[in-house]
Amino acid sequence: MVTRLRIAVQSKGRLAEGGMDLLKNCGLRFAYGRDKLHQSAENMPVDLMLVRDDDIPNFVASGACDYGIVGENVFREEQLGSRRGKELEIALRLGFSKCTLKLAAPKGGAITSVADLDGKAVATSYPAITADYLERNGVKAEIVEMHGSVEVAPRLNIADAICDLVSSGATLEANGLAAFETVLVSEAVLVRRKESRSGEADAIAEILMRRAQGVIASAQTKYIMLNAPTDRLDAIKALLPGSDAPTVAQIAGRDDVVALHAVCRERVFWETLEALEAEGARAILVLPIEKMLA
Ligand code: PRT
Ligand code: ZN
Repeated sequence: MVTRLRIAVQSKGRLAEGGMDLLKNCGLRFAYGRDKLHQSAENMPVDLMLVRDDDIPNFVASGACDYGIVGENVFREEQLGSRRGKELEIALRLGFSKCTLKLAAPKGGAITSVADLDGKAVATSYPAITADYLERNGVKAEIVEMHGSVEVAPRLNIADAICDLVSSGATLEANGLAAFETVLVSEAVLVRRKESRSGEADAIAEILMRRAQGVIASAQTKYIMLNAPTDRLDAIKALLPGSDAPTVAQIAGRDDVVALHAVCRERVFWETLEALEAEGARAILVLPIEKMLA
């Protein structure tokens, strides 16, 4: 029987779309699923199991799946808080669903630093990460475990502070809370067991991971083309974000201007384009890169 790589993916939620998009961009094609739990790729030996994100570490640790896509926050919590979690490792960072786990307390209140939490209560859905962080900072606080709406805890006197995921910061703001410490910077990660893996499943995963690296790199990479006055070339090159060796080409009939092409491995902001323009760059084009094998 042909070995099929089994990957656990969140069925719905913040990781679901990013995970499926990444797998599709790696060339996997899915028809309709057999049922709500399974999807099989038509063109590669890969099966997905669609589950809740909190169950993904267990699916992988138990061997029900070979790999899983999960938030680093969930992975770390399992790693610190459960025996099974310790059997897992990160195979690849996936660059989406970025967020931070932060300590926050009522704005204008007495708590503005980790030290202020001594003897206080902290509400969180991440008790193991929070306890570990407080311990490493020599702070003794009570941890109140909650499984949702953590941000209401201070207002309802359930806790003095919270440790919760933040992305835009709007939830903290709406609840009168201010973040004062970053406990973890998180993104979606591909996890697997450290030991007792199948060589055949790993070989399929290696192909996908190499493609995924290309997909992730090209999403963060842009191709910039512009015309630069010859005497401003060095200043313009210095402004290009994350580009090591731009191509400089002659423009027929002109010796005062050259064409410059560069692959930029960082986000290109409007401010950068405006700065380039101010240095004399003209005809500036920023193009997406569809595929890349570095
Ligand atoms: O049903 P299931 O258990 O599978 O899903 P879930 O509800 O547990 O998870 P889901 O889909 O909400 O999040 C999945 C993963 O997405 C998390 O584990 C994180 O790795 C990542 N992620 C990225 C986030 C956020 N951004 C995020 N903003 N997870 C949660 N939030 C919540 C946060 O808890 C808070 O309530 O959004 C609120 C804050 O958002 P802002 O934008 O107001 O700061
Ligand atoms: Zn969940």
